[in-house]
Amino acid sequence: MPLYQPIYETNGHGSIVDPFAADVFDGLSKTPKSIPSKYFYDARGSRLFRQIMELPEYYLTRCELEIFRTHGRHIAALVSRGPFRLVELGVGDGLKTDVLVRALLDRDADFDFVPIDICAESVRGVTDSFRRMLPQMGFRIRGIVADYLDGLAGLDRDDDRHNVAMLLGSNIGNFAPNEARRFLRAVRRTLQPGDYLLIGFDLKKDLDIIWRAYNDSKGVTREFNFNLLDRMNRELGADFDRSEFAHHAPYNPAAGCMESWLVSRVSQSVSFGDGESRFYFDAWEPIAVERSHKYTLDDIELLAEATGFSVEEHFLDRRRYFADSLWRV
Ligand code: AVI
Repeated sequence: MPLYQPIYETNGHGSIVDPFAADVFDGLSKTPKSIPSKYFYDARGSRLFRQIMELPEYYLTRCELEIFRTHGRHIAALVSRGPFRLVELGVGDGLKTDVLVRALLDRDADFDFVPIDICAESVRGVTDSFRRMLPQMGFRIRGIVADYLDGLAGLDRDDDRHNVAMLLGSNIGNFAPNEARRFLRAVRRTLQPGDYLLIGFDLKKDLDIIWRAYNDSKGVTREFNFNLLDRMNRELGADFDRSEFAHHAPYNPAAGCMESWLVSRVSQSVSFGDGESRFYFDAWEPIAVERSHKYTLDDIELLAEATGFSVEEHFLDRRRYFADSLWRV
């Protein structure tokens, strides 16, 4: 049984002020302890993730870019029947979108681009860089700062444009399988028959190749994980000592995913704020911080069917490490 009594900060009406604090306190109260991976992405975490995408071991980003360079024109031709809205859920590095946007412009496609992200700086960054790179753009950009589903629900529907939504970079892999189904059904409900979803999946493959992508030789992924401890110290006044934690990232073949754990090397207590909330760790007790699920093409087809989509076509890189799958409502 846990021995702590967390005290939540409230706004005077009894409701919790900071969702990060609420999720951390909730997650550290569970067995095993866990913290949602979305909290990796503060400004420093987002910078570290951009470094991860450039690591030689992290093949995912380069494979997806190869797919867009090889198949971008074909994808552009498939989705651009009449005027449409290109809606990107989560604004990644913009590189793949840039390839697709250029292919669409080459075809004189009539489209608007709507990047949606919870992070205002990311939306601004992508919008500005598109404006700089493509100054004579023949398309409009309207960024939305919101989570994916709220952003989709808020799309302007007073026109005859269809929607082409994109969820790239294996972001779906960070959802547990039941959450992925729930999320994709909710996405489906915001779309109309004939709309598309282009979705990126990291494929199951040689386990060493996957393992190395999350255990890189420069230790950037380890730093990305430890930044979560630093973030709790910075933002929640916690006193985590990173030297007393280890980063452990094994592949779980039964669940088909990489797992990331921060493991307490010693028995210790960590306090938040002025010591109002305290959490106890046994020696070698872990905190689950991320799961990155890998798929087969069969898994992808079952997921599409279970969530109200039909698969139009899978696009793979040369080594068959990654797939972008085009689904239709
Ligand atoms: C954002 N997401 C798809 C990455 C992944 O591969 O799960 C996050 C990441 N975690 C460690 N390395 C990269």
